[in-house]
Amino acid sequence: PAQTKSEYDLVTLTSFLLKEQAKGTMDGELAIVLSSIAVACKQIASLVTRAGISNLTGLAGAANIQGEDQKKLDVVSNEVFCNALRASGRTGIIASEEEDLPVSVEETYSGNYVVVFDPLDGSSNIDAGISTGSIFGIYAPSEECAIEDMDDPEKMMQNCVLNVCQPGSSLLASGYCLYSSSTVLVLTIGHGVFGFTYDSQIGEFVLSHPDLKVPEEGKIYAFNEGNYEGWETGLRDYMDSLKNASKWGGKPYSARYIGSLVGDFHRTLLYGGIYGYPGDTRNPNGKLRLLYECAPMSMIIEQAGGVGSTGRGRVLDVMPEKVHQRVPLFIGSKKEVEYLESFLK
Ligand code: AHM
Ligand code: MG
Repeated sequence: PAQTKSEYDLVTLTSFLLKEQAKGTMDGELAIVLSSIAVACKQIASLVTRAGISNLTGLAGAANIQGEDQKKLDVVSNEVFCNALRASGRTGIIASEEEDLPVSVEETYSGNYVVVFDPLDGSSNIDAGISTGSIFGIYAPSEECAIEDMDDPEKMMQNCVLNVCQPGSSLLASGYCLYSSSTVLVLTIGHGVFGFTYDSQIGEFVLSHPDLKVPEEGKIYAFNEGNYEGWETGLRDYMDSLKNASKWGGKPYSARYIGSLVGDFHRTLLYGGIYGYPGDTRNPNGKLRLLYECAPMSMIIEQAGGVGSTGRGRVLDVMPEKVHQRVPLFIGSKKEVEYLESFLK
């Protein structure tokens, strides 16, 4: 008889990583980095949940009793991420949205992975209790990490920038953690997309979304339409067409926009549709950063059967020239992104 799955028969993130390692889809070193990231995400989830309370206790202003600056949650989250990666001992270089330049990690003893991340994306939502998230990508080092060149800071910095500036197509793994009504870690190591929901009762991420696929189409769009006037004509025509009910059998597309990439992306992955952050007259490349926002999300969407585009090409093919480089992003269901691209030709 077919076995029914018992609620006690859980696949945790740890057992998932061990299984993937045994299958040979990933080495043990990468599994260690991913476990460390998961620990950072648990910590940040807890910080985000208690943000309001911590703010209340810190109401004295900009400095606490020891005279230290009162840290904003995104700075604290950056520290949490950096510390977790250092502690993994497998990371050679880290690049964060919160740091001007990539830094090399002294304590590494193997692996030398290059990790790019946005520790707390959408943090402007925090005070209103709305979803936020962490985004990360992992590369193999493209050059030898010049740990031995520590004496020459200039050389070391160049080496770090070189290592970090790799196209998204070279990513070994990508993921994000959504901090919302539940905490969900979504991960790809290049063999499909897997979602793990945090179970606070056992303190573990539990596999809840095996082999996620984005619907091929979906009539939801997520753009900041406040920027409409600054968009190119093709894009404005596209937006108008989504609202043209008669074109879509009487019901136009639905608008949804949280203003939190991880939340907007997660919904798009599960329900289908399109998320877009285009360039406009003020910001020709939009707002989102290639390395730690657009590339990791594009790897995930491709692994889920969708498309990540700059409107004129594949995001994963863009070769970064700068660490904090921005690119326009259109991401989601295959048919929806292709329909958008047809307006920008
Ligand atoms: P951040 O990295 O400073 O948090 O900014 C990124 C966020 C994304 O999460 C979100 O999609 C976008 O900014 C929203 O921008 P806007 O407020 O311009 O719509
Ligand atoms: Mg961000």
